Amino acid sequence: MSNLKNTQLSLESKKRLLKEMLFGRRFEERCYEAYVERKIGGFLHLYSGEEACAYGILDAARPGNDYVITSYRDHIHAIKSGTDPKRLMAELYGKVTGCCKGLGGSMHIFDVDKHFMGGYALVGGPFPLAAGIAKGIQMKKGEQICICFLGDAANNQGTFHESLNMAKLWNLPVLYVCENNLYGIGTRIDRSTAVVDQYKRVSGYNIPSRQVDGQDIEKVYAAAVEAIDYVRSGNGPYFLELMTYRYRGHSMSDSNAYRSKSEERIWGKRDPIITLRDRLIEAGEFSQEEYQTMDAEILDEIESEVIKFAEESPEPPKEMLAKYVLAENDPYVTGGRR
Ligand SMILES: Cc1ncc(C[n+]2csc(CCOP(=O)(O)OP(=O)(O)O)c2C)c(N)n1
Ligand SMILES: [Mg+2]
Repeated sequence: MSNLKNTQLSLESKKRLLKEMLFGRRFEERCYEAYVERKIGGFLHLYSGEEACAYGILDAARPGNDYVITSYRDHIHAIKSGTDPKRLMAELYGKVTGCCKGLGGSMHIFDVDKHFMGGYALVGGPFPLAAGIAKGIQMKKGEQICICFLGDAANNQGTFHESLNMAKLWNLPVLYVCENNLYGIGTRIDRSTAVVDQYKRVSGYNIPSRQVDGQDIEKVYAAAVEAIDYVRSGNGPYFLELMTYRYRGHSMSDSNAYRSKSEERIWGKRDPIITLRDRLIEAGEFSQEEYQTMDAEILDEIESEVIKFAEESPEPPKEMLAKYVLAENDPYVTGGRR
């Protein structure tokens, strides 16, 4: 039965989401600095510019109850699912207090208590995992849905087509969200993909789909409310394509030399945080001073709580190194038996 929520965000929710998106942006900017300082190692893929996608979709869902899965660009999805930013930063620092005990790192964030199912380095890997999670929900007659976020380039993997076919065949409760930032590393989508409009590709599987402006959180939220209602009501899968842009390179090792300055300028003007802020200011509901205070509070929280926690946490002990290599040591596999 449909329980459609209001597709319009209240003023209070807009202000809250502005704060959440700004927190996500500042959190990742601090990750950038910590990486340059060599406090964070391994790979680091930032979501800067794409915040309206994860925050808009998950605000319409039931974070912590619905299941969420994504790729290596995963920090913000984890935070919005309920992962404590302190434990997330500690994970990036490789500390034992991290949400994966410091053994996973940026590409492998996982928080089973919050139903955040990763964090995967394999492009296209989460498509079938999401279908499997959704099959599990269906078999248990659960009210949750699974939300699978993936990039535009992932759709050229075989797993995309295999998973969509099974998802529709079994009418699984899964929402696929394509974060179309126009690039797969340094390759622009029209150089790798025959059909650039990703929402059109799923019509071959008879899955309803829609393309939405991913820089406007109000539009993302409205589309998400309808899509989630469709999936939760037992109608089967749905596919949303969010048009977005990442403001930094693909990862920290990317010099970002393949995009023109004019393209970057155009998308820079469509910053999801600035767009929402200015809309609120123009409506007389918010002021530049309030924004500056909000920003200062966020920066202070990140420094005095998040970074402090990560810095002061201990490294994992050496004995832990091999502990989680074999499934037989994993309590989730053994049901608590060691
Ligand atoms: C199976 C597999 N093939 C190739 C790679 C290398 N790789 C890492 S990211 C990436 C591009 C993915 O782009 P997209 O899906 O658009 O996501 P975005 O990084 O833009 O968010 C590729 C090819 C990989 N990680 N896994
Ligand atoms: Mg991409």
